[in-house]
Amino acid sequence: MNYKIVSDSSSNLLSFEGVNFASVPLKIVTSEKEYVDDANLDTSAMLADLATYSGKSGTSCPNVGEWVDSFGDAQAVFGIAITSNLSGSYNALVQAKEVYEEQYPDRKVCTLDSLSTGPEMALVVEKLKELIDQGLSFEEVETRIREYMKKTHLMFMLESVDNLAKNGRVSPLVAKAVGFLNIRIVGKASDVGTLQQLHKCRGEKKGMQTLLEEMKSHGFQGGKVRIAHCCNPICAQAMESMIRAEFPDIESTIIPMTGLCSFYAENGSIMVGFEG
Ligand code: X90
Repeated sequence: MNYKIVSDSSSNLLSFEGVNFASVPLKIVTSEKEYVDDANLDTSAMLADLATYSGKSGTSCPNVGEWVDSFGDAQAVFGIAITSNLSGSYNALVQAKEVYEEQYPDRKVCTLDSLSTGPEMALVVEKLKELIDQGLSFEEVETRIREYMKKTHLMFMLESVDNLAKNGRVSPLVAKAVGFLNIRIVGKASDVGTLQQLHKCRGEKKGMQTLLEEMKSHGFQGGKVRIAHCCNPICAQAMESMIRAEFPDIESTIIPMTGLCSFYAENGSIMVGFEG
């Protein structure tokens, strides 16, 4: 069977080695310009543009046709999207499955609502590749990946929630909590795929320590860790070292955020995907 994995660009994975993979871009939109979150996007340049732009900015998710196109001619597709609670991406993916399976009755698509984003999605994509490589049937891969997704988590540390608030993706209560000098929000993707604030911390170091404490209370005992950052590799490395100091056997990578996550998580932020 010819397998393909497709993810929307909120996973920050522009490509993925060793498996047939496609990233389906979301877009960042202002009244002047549209930034497509693909390999051609210069994320730092986009952020610099936006920092001097005072008009409205927002985002748009892939449409049904874009998802269908990403399937190519694969017989078996695993599609994963950013949480359906914050974006229409998953809904479009589900409709794309219907279109594709109706057009090609011998092909099938498994649709996964990540209820999360970023590095947690990256973990799922990696696990999908592993399961496919094991030669499992489509149905078996689907069962196993849904099991796996129950034990992965996403935590984050943000300096600003301006863009999330302006686009109605975070409650006004959370929005009010930040904006003060040096305050970081530490939170998680909730069980229903919303942004849940857990702590307000003073300073980056305190934020990282709190994030690690939260990882542990969510069952982290070592294993795989994926750290995404927005223009803050130093913080990502410091976070990694802090985790490794307590769990020397972690298998960890650092991933720069691409357009969509950078727009919402904003400068300085990190997101950590891990196995619980
Ligand atoms: O459809 C669209 O236009 C995309 C909307 C996406 C809105 C949310 C993006 C969140 C990006 C921010 C920190 C982590 C939040 C985790 C919540 C599950 C990253």
